[in-house]
Amino acid sequence: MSRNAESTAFRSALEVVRGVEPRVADAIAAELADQRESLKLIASENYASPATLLAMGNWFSDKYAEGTVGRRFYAGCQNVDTVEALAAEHARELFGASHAYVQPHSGIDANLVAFWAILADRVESPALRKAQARQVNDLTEADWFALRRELGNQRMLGMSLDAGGHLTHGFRPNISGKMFDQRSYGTDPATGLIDYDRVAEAAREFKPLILVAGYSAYPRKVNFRIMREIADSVGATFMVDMAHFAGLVAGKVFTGDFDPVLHAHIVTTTTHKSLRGPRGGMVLCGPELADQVDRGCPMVLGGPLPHVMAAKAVALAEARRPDFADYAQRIVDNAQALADGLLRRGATLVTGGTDNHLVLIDVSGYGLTGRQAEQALLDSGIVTNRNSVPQDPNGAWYTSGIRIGTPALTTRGLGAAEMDATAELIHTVLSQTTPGTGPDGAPSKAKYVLDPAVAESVGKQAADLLTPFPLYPAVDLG
Ligand code: DSN
Repeated sequence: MSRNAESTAFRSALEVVRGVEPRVADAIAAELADQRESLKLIASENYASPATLLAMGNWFSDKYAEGTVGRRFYAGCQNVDTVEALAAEHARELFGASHAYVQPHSGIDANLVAFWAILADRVESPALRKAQARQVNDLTEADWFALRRELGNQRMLGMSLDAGGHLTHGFRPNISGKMFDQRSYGTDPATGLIDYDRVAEAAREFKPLILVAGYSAYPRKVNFRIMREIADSVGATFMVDMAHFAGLVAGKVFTGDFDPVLHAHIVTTTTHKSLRGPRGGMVLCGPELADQVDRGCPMVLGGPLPHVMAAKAVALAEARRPDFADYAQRIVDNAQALADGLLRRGATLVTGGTDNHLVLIDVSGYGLTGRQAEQALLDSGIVTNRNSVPQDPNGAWYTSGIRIGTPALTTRGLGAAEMDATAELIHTVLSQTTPGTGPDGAPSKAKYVLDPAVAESVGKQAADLLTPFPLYPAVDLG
């Protein structure tokens, strides 16, 4: 697509929206302006290509397509079949998977599909067999009770939330924590790294049905070969949630022992983080689980989103191009440059650095909570998110950490020199922010004091840093 065509497409779309509800058109335009001006360091965000974004804005959104390719519960799905099959084919080729299911609307949905598939595959339940033989109407009340008894309370072992695991890996505020009898493995308190011997010990004691690996705030590689050996030793199904680092797998930065698709029985992901696609999810697996995975809709998912599957097909095609590998490597190079810059200025990093796309700063070294640090950075034009650190004394709301990641800024083209400048800006803000007090004068975990002149100066420097790297450069909304 020529740059002119991109600009015309987005301008025309906004003009049409403005004709109906101008406030929505204004908000869309304002979002672009905000994203252009801020230093986006949220580790789970990115900027999808114009082709990916444009593939979502059309009449595919009008179509119902429950079922799978060639086997739908609605008529007239031939074009949805085309895009769903293309997205699945690109996913299989990109990741070397034998099966890909591209319908999940999000990472949580992809994990629910995987949990269901594993339960249905692994747990002996006559009531479930009946239900799957499509004899739901024949199920008695007693059958339903049996189904709940037989499938409920199975065991899951996943990484603990404060060590960097994800809510959907069995934590109480999420349905996974209610469905499963969950136990977690943490990280070594001295190094912050996964201790595989401890994971093996926990697996031996707990004998989980599912061993989950994957994270949203662990700044290191995971050895999936070892994790698979642990799963095999206790007869567990090995599931990897690669939502955060799918782009690094796609770009062949994570290979061999570090490629989850080579080692796991089932892999889930989102498509919008380092993979740089539309907001959505996906499941990859071998032939044993494929049939159960394909029952995701309507078992745990609402109707598929054909417009998003079209965009997934576009983004996955982009990720198969040779330049995506270069992008993936630059994400990690940038994260390491950022980590080095912070360390040199005296910051404390969980695990002492990174070998993926993210860095976790322990801001207690600056005398701040994560919440204070997050807000002070935001005042200064730097968008991050607060995050627990291992054994966090401030809990999951205030936290003691700031998680930063490089997929988005790498897409804009920033490199090592800009990462060092970014480290300087972050350090300036954090070292000049002090904890505030509540109305009663008591120390507050939320309030903070930062000289507005410092915030303004850093915000200006952040904007200047971005000027040579325009976001969606072809898009001029006038
Ligand atoms: N919300 C995502 C993240 O920020 O890591 C994970 O679900």
